[in-house]
Amino acid sequence: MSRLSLLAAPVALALSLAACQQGGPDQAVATEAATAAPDAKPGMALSAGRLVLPVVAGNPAAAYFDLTNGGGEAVTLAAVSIEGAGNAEMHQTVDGKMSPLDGATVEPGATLKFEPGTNHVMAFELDPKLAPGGTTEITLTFANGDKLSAPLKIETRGDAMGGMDMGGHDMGSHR
Ligand SMILES: [Cu+2]
Repeated sequence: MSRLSLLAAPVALALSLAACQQGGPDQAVATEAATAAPDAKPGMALSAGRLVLPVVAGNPAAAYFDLTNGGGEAVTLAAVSIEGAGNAEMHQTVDGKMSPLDGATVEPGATLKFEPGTNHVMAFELDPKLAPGGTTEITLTFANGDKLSAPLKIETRGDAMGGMDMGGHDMGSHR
């Protein structure tokens, strides 16, 4: 309320802007995020990204990667999207059963692994252009709205799994 009244007085405009930046760190950060490139989350690195295509067309693909937090604060991964997939969901496999993973927190210095048998991303509604040997892009969205994009190598299941099972995946339970 007090800021609104300050802004309404033209002579106080410069002062109120300075006060706004000092007194409102959240607002300053939001402004910065809106103007900076959205694909650069400081300190976070995604490596070993790959998208494993299903053997049977129409089934979901699975994406795996290592997410390393090189920053000084814990970071929560909130959502994922994959270029060429109509929908992507984070899943976890516990005791051979898969369930949605709503969020995953990565402590400073830690690496969160999405790999067969544990955490993974299921990708649905696949574009036929996603072909083995190519690449696509995954975009992670963090709880504070920051994003991180990185390439995924596209593989077929045989390349990545070497005959291992899919970590308890029951494809019938997927849309
Ligand atoms: Cu899954």
